[in-house]
Amino acid sequence: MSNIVRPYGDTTGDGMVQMSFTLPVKHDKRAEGAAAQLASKMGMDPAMVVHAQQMGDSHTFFVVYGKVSHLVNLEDVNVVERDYPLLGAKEVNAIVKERLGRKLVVVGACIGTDAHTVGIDAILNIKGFAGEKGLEYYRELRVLNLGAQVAVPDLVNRAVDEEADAVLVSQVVTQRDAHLHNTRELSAAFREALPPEKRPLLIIGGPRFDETMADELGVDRIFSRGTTPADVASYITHKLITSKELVA
Ligand code: B12
Repeated sequence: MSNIVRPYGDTTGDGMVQMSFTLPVKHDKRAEGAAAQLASKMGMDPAMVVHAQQMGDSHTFFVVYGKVSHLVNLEDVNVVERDYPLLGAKEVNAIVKERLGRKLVVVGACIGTDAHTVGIDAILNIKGFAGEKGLEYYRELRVLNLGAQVAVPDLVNRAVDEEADAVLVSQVVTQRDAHLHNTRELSAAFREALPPEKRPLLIIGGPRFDETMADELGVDRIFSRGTTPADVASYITHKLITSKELVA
């Protein structure tokens, strides 16, 4: 099979794509023309406005459908793939109990002004996500979910007090790159507060993160859309225990 792929619309490889955006103009013929021209400048040819809806007094939302000539070589795609075994709760519990010899402490929060707690709750709450139980269900994990809008200094203090092994932070709002600024603030604060050997594993998650940016943001791992609790529990177990061959 070829490694070169093009978008699929009506027929294989026809290059048809759909995109949406908003322009700061009222909805009229000229606005639709502007949307088509923008799409055309982005390489869509032909570009058809298939939906336009005025939003408030002075903005219009567009959906444009059209053909692009670009293609992607799958060999040149750079993503973070799971590089650790996926474990069930029983396996994680057994490894933590036998090899760490104490409960593994996880502290979680949403930082900054972010009040979107559904993501961190999906990973931590016992009810879990996508048919999997959250980390609170894991008997050998001690989980503290600090909730929304936690200030970074408060999170650092709590993580130090609780002797956290892993700190899990969710950032959903990306306006003005808030998620990136907050993550950098977080990693800098932990670097300042603790020497490297005492620093907890820093795990960031949210739907609009680029998972390849972990090093750049100073964290250990980034998890994006569709992450499940087992992905995270398995990563923590691997990184803190099995890959280090800890002896109890
Ligand atoms: C529900 C919701 C709200 C609720 C939040 C309730 C709550 N308790 O969380 C309320 C109504 C409060 C809200 C408020 C706002 N919201 Co809102 N909200 C949403 C909405 C509809 C769904 C988010 C959600 O719950 N997703 C479900 C969870 C399960 O998915 P997830 O967060 O992606 O989490 C998964 C992964 O990302 C990952 N993950 C996430 N976090 C973590 C953390 C770790 C450690 C790990 C390992 C993994 C992980 O694992 C999870 C499971 O797979 C989104 C739009 C959307 N459809 O996504 C907008 C959205 C996020 N909101 C948005 C906005 C703008 C706001 C407001 C600013 C609106 C306003 N003007 O007031 C406020 C901000 C409030 C604040 N201070 O943060 C924008 C953000 C745009 C941007 N560029 O940042 C969105 C995208 C809507 C939009 N299209 O405009 N919102």
